[in-house]
Amino acid sequence: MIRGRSCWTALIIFLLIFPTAVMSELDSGLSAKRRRMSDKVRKMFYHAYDNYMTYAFPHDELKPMTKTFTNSLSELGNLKLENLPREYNGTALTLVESLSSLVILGNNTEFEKAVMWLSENLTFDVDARINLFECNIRLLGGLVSAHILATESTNRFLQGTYNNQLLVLAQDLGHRFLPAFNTPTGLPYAWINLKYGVMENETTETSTSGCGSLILEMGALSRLTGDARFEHAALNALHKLWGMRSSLNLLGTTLDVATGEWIEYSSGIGAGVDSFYEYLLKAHILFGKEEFWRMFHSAYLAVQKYFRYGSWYHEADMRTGRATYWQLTSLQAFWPGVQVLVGDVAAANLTHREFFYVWKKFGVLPERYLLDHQIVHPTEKYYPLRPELAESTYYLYQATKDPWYMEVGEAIVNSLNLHTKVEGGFASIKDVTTMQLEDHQHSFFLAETCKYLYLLFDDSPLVGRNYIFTTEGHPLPVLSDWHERLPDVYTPPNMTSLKINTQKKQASAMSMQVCPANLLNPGHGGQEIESVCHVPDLRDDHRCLTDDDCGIDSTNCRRRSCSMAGYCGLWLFI
Ligand code: DMJ
Repeated sequence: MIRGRSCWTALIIFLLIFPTAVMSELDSGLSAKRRRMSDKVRKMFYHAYDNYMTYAFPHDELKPMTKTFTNSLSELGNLKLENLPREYNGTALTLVESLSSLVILGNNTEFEKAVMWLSENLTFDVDARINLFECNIRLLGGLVSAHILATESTNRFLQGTYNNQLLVLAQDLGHRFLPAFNTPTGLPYAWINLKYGVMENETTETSTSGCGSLILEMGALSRLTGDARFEHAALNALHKLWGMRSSLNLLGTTLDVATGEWIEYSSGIGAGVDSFYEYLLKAHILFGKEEFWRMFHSAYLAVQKYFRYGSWYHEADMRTGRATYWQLTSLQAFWPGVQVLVGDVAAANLTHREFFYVWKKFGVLPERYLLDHQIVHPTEKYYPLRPELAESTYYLYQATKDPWYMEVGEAIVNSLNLHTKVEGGFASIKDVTTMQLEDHQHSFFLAETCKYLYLLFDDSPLVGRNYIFTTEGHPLPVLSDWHERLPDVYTPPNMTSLKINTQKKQASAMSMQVCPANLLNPGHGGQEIESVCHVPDLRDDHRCLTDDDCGIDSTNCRRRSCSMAGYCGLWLFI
């Protein structure tokens, strides 16, 4: 009898404890995985970085197979890359691109060393023909972002060694950009010479992303320096470009900056256009202007209407909306990240899954895949260590906290180590069907690929921060001072307060857009968000049946709506 009772008691105790025990085991398993994976990514970053510093610095990028360098950003005068004079030292591009990653990895010593070296040695007074878009997102963005990081109160630079040297460099670079905008349309040339401005007989052809994704970096530069010319030039170009849209609200891919005529009418969300869409939304987040939201809104609706086919995106003719090319491109994989920012997590998840399926099929993403023939494009079989799938995976994990995305991240990390790691760094893949390598470690591998993979497994560097990432993965702070749209009384503070139990904690307003589930999840003990305008969604998991279930976004005070898939967000009605 006694034995029987104790059996029952044991069973009841077991049943009560079991789910908690299983849950806590799962939790500790996940934490262990997170630690293991973030360590692995940290090692990847330093393998790439140390080899760059040893064999390529201060040139632009590393050739990891031959352990030498390439000055890939510049073409000196009219010379071809391979004929560059030996004495040209490049722009230390990979170092500039690594700055914000070093801060995220907590390596302040190396960050400080890098900043001091750049302050003393970097010059843009060189006879080099550079691509405006690449130079803007990589160099200008890298410098502006690192300047902000260097001046943040948590950084010991404040104690005296840093006197805005990176901002001075950025301003100098910005000035060298300005002649590019001196065209009959205000649309900038794609190429300029850093020393002499626009070269004779320079091509007038550029791309939509080339002249439509300058506003974050040039706008931030203007806000930081008080010189409005940078933002004005970028904004003027964006207005002109937007004015060239068709009646369907579609844009082409290439255009002529002298005539303002389209050259290529077919476009999609990938190469030549991608960051244009990204910057409309991010410019709204960073500067709070209504007009960016309106442009993004119309552009986004047009993309969903004319390019989307199920979870895939094809290209279409901007004049008719008729499908042109049924191709998946590696660059398109950034799109789910943008969808997370507007709140349609379910749609983002669907598209992301398709990209991951293709990744698994090849081990990495081919640059171009012909959807109608189910084959890799014959001349675009490469994978140059691009970050876009890792980037979307990071956003989706932030929004959902679904551990499945960590598995995706782990698969990406393992593939990169298996297929692209060589003794001298990480090499690109020339042909995904044979995994033949190419001798090039692009700087975005350090600025983006490693950064997003690291943040996927360890987002602690972002807690209490209020950043958005540029298209090159450089963080910029969302500041109320930079927000123009809302009257002062509605402008939320830079940092939103979170009440966790009785303690007040600062939280990132941006991460509330990126990861609402993270901050509102009930597991943290029923915290309340305090901001001037914020109204939480009715349900903690942000699911909804109608708009009434959704609250008001804390960052921009917009009313959130219920997407077709039943998620609250800054969602647009189609
Ligand atoms: C990066 O330089 C930027 O993300 C850009 O917008 C396009 N993609 C490359 C890396 O793939």
